[in-house]
Amino acid sequence: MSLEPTPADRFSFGLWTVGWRAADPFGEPTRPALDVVEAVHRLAERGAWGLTFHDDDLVGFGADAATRDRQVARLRDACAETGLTVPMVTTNLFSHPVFKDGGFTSNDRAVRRFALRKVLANIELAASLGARTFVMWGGREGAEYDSAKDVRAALDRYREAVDTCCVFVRERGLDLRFALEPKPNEPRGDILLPTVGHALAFIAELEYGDMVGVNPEVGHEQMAGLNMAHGVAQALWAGKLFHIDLNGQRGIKYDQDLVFGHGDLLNAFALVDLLETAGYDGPRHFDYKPSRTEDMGGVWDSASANMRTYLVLRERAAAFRADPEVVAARAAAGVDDLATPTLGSGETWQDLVGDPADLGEAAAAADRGYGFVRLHQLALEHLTGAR
Ligand SMILES: [Mn+2]
Repeated sequence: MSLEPTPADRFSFGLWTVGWRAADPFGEPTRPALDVVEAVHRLAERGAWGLTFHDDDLVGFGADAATRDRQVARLRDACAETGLTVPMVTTNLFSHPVFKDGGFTSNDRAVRRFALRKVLANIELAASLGARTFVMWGGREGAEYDSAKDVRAALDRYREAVDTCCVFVRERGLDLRFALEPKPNEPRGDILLPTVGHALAFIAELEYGDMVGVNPEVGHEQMAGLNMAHGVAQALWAGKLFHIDLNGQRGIKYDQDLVFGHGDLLNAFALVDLLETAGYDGPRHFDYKPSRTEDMGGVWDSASANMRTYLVLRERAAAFRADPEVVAARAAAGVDDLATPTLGSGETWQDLVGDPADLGEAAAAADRGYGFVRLHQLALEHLTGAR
């Protein structure tokens, strides 16, 4: 397996990632602005497949129609020259001061109506560029104070907004699906739809839930102390993994947006193994921030690092699966036995009722060692190249 990225790997990057100027709450930008045309060329020559953006990344908030058209045309031309695609577009409903209390769920109805107007215009742009996925990250949808937000009403308004967007896509005949991106906090003290599980439960309440899935982000789940691979597995199980944001995070702290694998490497290994064996064929999208310490050379090195890490983990995960010792250890651990239904064919609960003091065939399980630690050590040794 090659460790050189190619478009067939479907690696994509947000324009806001490599274009981040590294201003943080304590410091000024440390890097110059990055033009979209240069971003397209630099990413394409490194083997990336797609560029994604928020509306305001590309054209700036409040730009007039002529400026918008010019910027979109420059992006189209750069994509045509390089073969880069625009697989996903998303909307900035968090930077402008009007969004201080949210977009879709602001207590101010005029803001909610403006937010929808901004999103509907951006959906049309996304579809016109060939994007198939429209991500919704509601970073300002939330609160700092429990007394300030009626959460049930906010969820009503959130549902109203997403349903309205779905109707718009249907009535315009666009080929676009929505992916909700959970995050527990930052910038709001508590954000609505904080985890993959909350988002999946919300989608079940939508009118056109078949058009809506999730966009889990490694760091966002890990900020909540959750297991990203487990969250993604449940999204896959529900048929809802429409998109994924890969990056790195070290534990429960501020959103670090490190390079993929530069946080919990073992969980990144499990995640790549899952994506590659579960039939996920969507974008491998990197939503990271090149650290503030890096110059532009470091920015492009970090972009390549994301892709190379994914490819290394893909190669290591395949080697792990193919190792006869791993096959034996998985069998001893019963990993594949879990796929066998608990009830036999034709059986019902009537075949199970009986004396609860009678362990039956389960008696031996009390003395069984599963060998999970040995299996995990084999994973670690493949991951580190020791095997
Ligand atoms: Mn993200």
